[in-house]
Amino acid sequence: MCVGKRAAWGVEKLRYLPMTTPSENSQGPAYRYNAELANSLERTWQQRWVAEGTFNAPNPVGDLAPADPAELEKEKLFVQDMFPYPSGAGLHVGHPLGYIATDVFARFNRQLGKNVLHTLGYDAFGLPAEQYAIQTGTHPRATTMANIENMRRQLDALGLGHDRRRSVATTDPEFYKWTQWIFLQIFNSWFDTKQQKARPIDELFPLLESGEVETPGEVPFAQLDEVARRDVIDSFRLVYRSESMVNWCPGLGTVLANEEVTADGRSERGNFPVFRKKLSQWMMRITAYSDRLIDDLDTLDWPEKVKSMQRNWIGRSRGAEVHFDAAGHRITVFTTRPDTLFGASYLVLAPEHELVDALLAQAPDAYQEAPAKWTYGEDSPAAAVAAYRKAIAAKSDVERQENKKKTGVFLGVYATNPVNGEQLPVFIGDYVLAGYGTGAVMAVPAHDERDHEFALEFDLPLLEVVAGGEVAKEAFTGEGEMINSANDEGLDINGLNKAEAKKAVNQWLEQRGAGEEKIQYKLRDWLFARQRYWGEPFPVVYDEHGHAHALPESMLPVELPEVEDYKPVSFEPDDADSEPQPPLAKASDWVTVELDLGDGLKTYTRDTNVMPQWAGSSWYQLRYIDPNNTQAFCDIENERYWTGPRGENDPGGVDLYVGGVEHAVLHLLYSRFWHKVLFDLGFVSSSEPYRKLFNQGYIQAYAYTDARGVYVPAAEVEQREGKFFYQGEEVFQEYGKMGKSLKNSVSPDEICRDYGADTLRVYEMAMGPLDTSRPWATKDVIGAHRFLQRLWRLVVSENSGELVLSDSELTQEDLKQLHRTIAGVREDYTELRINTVVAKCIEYVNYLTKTYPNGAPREAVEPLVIMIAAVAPHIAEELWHRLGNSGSVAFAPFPDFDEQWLKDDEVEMPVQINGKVRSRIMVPADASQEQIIEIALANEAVAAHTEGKEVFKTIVVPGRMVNLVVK
Ligand code: ANZ
Repeated sequence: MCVGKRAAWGVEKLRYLPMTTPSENSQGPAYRYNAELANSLERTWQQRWVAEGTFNAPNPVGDLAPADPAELEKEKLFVQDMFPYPSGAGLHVGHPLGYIATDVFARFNRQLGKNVLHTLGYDAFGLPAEQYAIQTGTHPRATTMANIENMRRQLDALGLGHDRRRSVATTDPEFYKWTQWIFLQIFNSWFDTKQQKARPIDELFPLLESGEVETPGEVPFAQLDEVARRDVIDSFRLVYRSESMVNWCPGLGTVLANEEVTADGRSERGNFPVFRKKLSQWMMRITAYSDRLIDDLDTLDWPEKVKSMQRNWIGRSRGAEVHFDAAGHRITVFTTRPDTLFGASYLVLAPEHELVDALLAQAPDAYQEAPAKWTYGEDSPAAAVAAYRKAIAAKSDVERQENKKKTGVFLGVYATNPVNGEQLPVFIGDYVLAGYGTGAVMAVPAHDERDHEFALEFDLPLLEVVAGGEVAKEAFTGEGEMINSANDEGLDINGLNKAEAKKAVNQWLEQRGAGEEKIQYKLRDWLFARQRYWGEPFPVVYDEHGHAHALPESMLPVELPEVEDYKPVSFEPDDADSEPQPPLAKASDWVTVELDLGDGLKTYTRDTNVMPQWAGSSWYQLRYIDPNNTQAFCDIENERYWTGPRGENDPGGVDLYVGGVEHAVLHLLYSRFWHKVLFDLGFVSSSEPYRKLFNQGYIQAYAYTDARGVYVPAAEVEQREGKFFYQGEEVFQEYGKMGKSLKNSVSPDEICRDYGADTLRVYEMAMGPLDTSRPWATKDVIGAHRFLQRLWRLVVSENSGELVLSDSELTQEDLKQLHRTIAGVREDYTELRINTVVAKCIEYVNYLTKTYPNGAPREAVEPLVIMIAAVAPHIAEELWHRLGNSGSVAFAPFPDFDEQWLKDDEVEMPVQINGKVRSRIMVPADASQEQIIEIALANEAVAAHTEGKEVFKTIVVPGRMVNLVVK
C-alpha cells in the first residue's frame, strides 16, 4: 500500500512550467497534438498528480484526517468499481470501461466541489495464481504481486484519479487480518429471530438458561453438561460446522459452491464431474437474513433486473408443511398448494431423505403386488433403492429438475392423507431435491406438471380438485373453483378460490396438529470452506473434543504457512468416494500449535481449509475507507462520514458502485449479508453496502474461427475481398465479448502508445450508453484523436506553440452555444450519460472552430477545457495551465449556465387551416396568443387561403401550432 502526501492542489498555488518539448522525429507541425505529444504530456501530468497527491481524499479521523478540517465540510461522494482479479494476462480495452466511467464521474464531482473517495484494490486470492504455483513451484504471492504491479502500470497509464493510499489487496496480511476478524464476529453471533438481527453469542447463554430461547432437543439447557451446552451454543452461531451435502469435485480436489457448478453437473472451471457428498464444513447462516435481504432491496437504487435476480435467488414461497403418517413415521412435506390436498395421490421423497432408511425398515422384504414399473427391476424395496441411488449419484440439482422423463422407485409403504385417510404410495424420486423444503412432496398430478409427468410414467391416479382444466393430458395449473374437496370432519372447500381454500386448509390442519403455514426460501446457507492453499486461513483452532475455539484478536492475522507443494490432493475425476485433503494439512508444524487461550497452554490443531474467494470482496469497501487503521477494520466515524445514511429511508452505503451484471447474486448477496451482520453488531452505521449500483455493458469485438471451429488470434487476421485469412487459411468472422477465450483482446497499452490515453478514454466513453455493450473498432479510435486535435488547436498554435485565443467578447450566438453546452453536459455527467457529454463537446468545438478560424475568445474556450477535463484529463490539464491557470483543473469549479440562454428566441409553428397544414411561421418564444394570430394571418400562404373567407375560430396550442377555422 502506498502512502502519499495529502492533496495540495486547489488549496495552494503551484508554479507551472509548460512542459511541451516537440519531439524531433514527429511529423507535421512541431506542436501538433499527436501520439508523442500526448504521451509526453500524459506522463508528466500523471507523475505530477501522484507527487501532489491530487486525488487523495481526507477522512474525519485517523491517519488520513486533513490538516484543515474545513475540507470535510464539502459534500462527500464515494465511488467504487468492482475490483479486478490481477490476472497474468493483464488488461484488455474492455476492462477499463467501467473504471474510466467512474473516474469521469468522480472527476466531475470534484469540480462540483465534493470530497470524492475513489480508489481501486485487488481481489487477489484465487485459483489461477495457485494453479500456476502448482505447475511451476512459484509462490502464489510472487505471481500475484507481479500481476498487480503490471495491472497498476496499465491502469496508471490511463490517468485514473485514484487515492493510491487507499488501494488494498485482499492478500495483504493487514487486509486479511480483518477478514478473519469479521469471520470471528460472525462466528461469535447468533440470529435472534424475534428481533430479526444478529446479537453477540454471549447474550444467548442466559436466554437459553431461562428458557426464553428454546433449546433444541429434549433436555433443558440447564440440565446439560458442559460439552453438550457447547454443542447447543455452536448450533446457534452464524458460522457453524455442519454435516452437509456438498459438491465434491475429485478432479480439482475441492468442494464447490452451487454457483460454481454448471447446469450439467460439472465444475465451472476445468469441466470435471461433481458429486454430491456429505461432509463436515463451515457454513455461513445467510438464510437467517432472507427476509431482510429481500425486503431491503426496496431501499436500494439498483437496476430492477438485479433486484429481481436477487429476489428469485432467495426465492421466498409461502405455503404449508403437512404431516403424513407412514409406517409408524411422520413424513412432512412442503407445499405451496395446501388447497390441493384432496388431490394428492402419492408422496415422493428425495432419494437422500433421512427417513428413507427408516421407512425401508418397515417395508416388506419383497415387493407385493407392486406394478413392475415401480420396482426398478428389483425384487425388494431395499434393493431397488440401492440401485436407484447409485444410478443418480452423479446428477446435479439442475439436471434432476430438468430431466423430463421422471424416474423413481416405490418404497413399499403407504402414507395416510390427513384430510381423508386415503392410503398414498410413497416413492423416492430424483425430481425432489433433498435441499429444498423438507425434501418431500405430496404429489398432485392433476395440478402440477412434474407430478403429472411422474404419474403418467408410473400409472398413478389424477385426482382433479380445481375446476376448469382437462387434466388427462396435461396438469391444470390455472385458477378455478375447488371441487371434490370435502371431508366429514368439518373441512369443505368446494367452491372456494385458491386463496380462500389455502387459508381454510391451513386452519383445519393447524387445529389438528397435522400441519402449519410455512414460508420457504430457496436460498441455502453459504458453504464457506475450500480445500485450497491461496486463501484466508480460518482464525480458529480445535481442541481434543473437536470443538472450534475462536482465536483472540491479538493472534490475528493467522498467516498462511509456507508449504512445499500447493496441490490439494486431487483424485481420478470420477472417484466419488475420495475424501478432500487440503494442501495446508501438509504443513504439519503449522497445523499443531500450543496456545494459551485463557486456561493454560494446551495443544490445538488448526483448520486446514481456507475461506472461499468471495470473502475479501464481501467487505473491501469498508477498508477503502480506513486502509491503514490498525485498531479496527474501519473507524465507524470514518464509515459514517463516507457511507452513513442520509435521511430516513436511506440505508447508506457507497454512493455509486459500477461493475458487471455477472455479480448480481453472489458477490452482491454475500457483501449485503456481511454488512448487515456488522450493522447489527454496531460496527457500521449503514445497513447496506451499496446504495446505488450500475451495470456497465461489455466491450465486444470480432473474433475468428478456423475450419475446426477453433479461435485464432484476431489481431493476425487479414481481410481480402470480403474474406478473412489467418496464416493463409480462410477463417470465419463472429462477434462476442472481448477476452482471452475468443482471442480477440486489444491491449490498452497499444492504444495508449499509438494515440495517448485521453484518446482511448474519449473513444471508450463516446462508444454508446454506458449500460449497453458496444463493438470495439481500432480503426475508429482515430476519430476521438482528431477531436482532441481540434480542441488543442483552439488553444495552441501547432506551429509556434503560442496561445491562439482572442480577448473578444462573446456574441449572442456564442453565449447561446456555450450555455446550452454547459447545461446539457452537466445533466449528462450527473446521469452517467458520458457518450452524450462527448457528443455535445464535439459539437461545441466544431462550432468554435468554424466560427473563429483565427482564434476563439478565451471566455468561450476556458469553460470547455473544464468541461472536458473529466473525460480527457491530461490534455485538459495541459491546456488549463497554458491558459495561465494555477492549481489542477481537477478542482476548477464546473461552469454554471444562465437559463436565459437556453430559451429559444423564436419558435417555429405550423399553421393549420381547416385541419390542413398550409404554412409555418416563426414567432418570438414569449409571444402572446394575439401576437401569434397576428403573425399567422399576415403570413403570405395563410393569407392566400383565408382571402375572402371568414375566420371564425382561432386556436393556439402554445409552442406547438396554430389552428384556423375558416368559411
Ligand atoms: C403440492 C403441489 C400441488 C405443489 C400443486 C405445486 C402445485 P416453489 O414455488 O418453488 O417453492 N416441492 C416442494 N419441495 C420440493 C423439493 N424438495 N423438490 C422438488 N419439488 C418440491 O415450489 C414449491 C412446490 O414444489 C411445492 O408445492 C411442491 O409441490 C414442490 F398443484 O406441493 B407442491
